Amino acid sequence: MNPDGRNAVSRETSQPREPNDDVSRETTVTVEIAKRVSRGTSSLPARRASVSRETRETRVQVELALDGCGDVAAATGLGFLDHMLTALGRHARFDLSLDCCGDLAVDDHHTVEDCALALGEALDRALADRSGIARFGYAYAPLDEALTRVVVDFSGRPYASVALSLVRDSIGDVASENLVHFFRSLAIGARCTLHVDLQRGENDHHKVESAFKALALALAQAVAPVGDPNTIPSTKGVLA
Ligand SMILES: [Mn+2]
Repeated sequence: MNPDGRNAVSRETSQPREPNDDVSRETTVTVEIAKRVSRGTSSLPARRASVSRETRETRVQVELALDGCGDVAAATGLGFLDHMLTALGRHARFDLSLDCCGDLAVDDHHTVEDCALALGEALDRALADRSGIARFGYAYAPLDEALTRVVVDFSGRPYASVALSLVRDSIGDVASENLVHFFRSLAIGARCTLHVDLQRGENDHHKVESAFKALALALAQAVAPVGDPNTIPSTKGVLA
């Protein structure tokens, strides 16, 4: 029984009524709520996607569910990338499984790039024609002294502007330039516009982690099914 239901019953307690009114009213309200809950969940399409991407450089397998619980299993061979993907899925409340076997004997570039492309493609596929989504999302996320703003638009137009002011050559086992490249590759795969701007920060690990957390929050907003499920949120009528 929700609070409205309880109030509806309690407001009428001074009115004369048959002894069984409370029971029948509560039963009716409960059934109505059950119908609403049932309609709400069953009307949502299954917003999930599987992507396999295989080249001579990498093999990537992604399973993504947008309406998840934040369960993430990331195994890319790069510890820092796994750490960032886990933060991304957890804070966006996506269920995400991402495995990659890449040519790390060369360096980390192909692995980072292809994981981002495959994850982006999974986002694109899970959103189908993008009808009913919020489309835009923006968020700030701090990590101690570091603060990053991310703005995303599932416009269909791949574009990324990334300003993180990283000073170290690498963070863990990932080159700093490839972390910047991750956001660009994600935008290409997801066909979205992405702006990632560090507001302030000193520690490079903190800067990047705050960026991934802000990305997670912005993505969660942008993919939220807030609109008419039959309407594509574009004046053009298409987000292609
Ligand atoms: Mn960390």
